[in-house]
Amino acid sequence: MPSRPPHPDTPVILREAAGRLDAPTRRLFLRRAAGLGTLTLLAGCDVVDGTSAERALDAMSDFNDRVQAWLFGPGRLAREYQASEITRPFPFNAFYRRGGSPEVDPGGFTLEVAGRVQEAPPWTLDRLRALPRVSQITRHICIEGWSAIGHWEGARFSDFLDRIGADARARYVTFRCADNYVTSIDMATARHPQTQLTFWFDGATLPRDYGFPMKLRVPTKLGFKNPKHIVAIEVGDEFTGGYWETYGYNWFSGL
Ligand SMILES: Nc1nc2c(c(=O)[nH]1)N[C@H]1C(S)=C(S)[C@@H](COP(=O)(O)O)O[C@H]1N2
Ligand SMILES: [Mo]
Repeated sequence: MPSRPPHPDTPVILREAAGRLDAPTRRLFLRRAAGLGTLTLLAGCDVVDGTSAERALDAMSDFNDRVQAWLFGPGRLAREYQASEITRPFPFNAFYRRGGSPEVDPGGFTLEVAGRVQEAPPWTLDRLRALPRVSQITRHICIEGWSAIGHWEGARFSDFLDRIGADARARYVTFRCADNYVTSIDMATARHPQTQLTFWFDGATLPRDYGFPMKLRVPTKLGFKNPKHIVAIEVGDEFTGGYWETYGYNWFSGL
């Protein structure tokens, strides 16, 4: 990748930190910071064009996961929007075409919970939907260069982790989906106040195409870190990666 100048949105704190590094390290640092600055911009702005998203993702692809996690801790919030700003129709995306979404039978459904968790009751959909309900209108940003504002409702994921007695010191939470999609997130993101286990979309039951019976809404991450059709949740220390991560997308991909 050719070296590029720092993006104008590179936060001041990063420019200052860069001043203390030797030249080659500084170039690398600023190139990574460029991706970070642009993603910060993407998460907070109204218009996202494909070019800037692409530039951000390109620059971010080799971003050091730990540096990012350190700079932007769980306190950082994604911007929330007004109901009038919701995108309709909301775009569909998956690693297959529309019509290919899995059909999950809600009747006998129980969510599988595994790893560093205590014994939990069987998590039927009724039991999951009875968890304290939260709501968010946030922007979903896809790695392919589009974004859309949606309304998601469900349980705060940290509440769910508490109910299942998940070890908060474990490093990762992994999501396995009915279409065999997989992704995983760090524990700080899992416990972030805006990370939501979602059962309702735009005021109705989460439709099949948008992730029935449940998805994880993570507004501080790119779209591919928001698994739909979740059937199993695993808590552990072993890095599990994910579907797009296997094809080279940056595992952290967010704030
Ligand atoms: N199970 C599953 N989850 C998934 C995907 C998928 O193919 N399967 N695609 C991801 C990607 S790349 C995006 S952009 C969003 C799209 O969600 P939407 O259809 O609600 O817009 O889902 C994410 N979660
Ligand atoms: Mo995506």
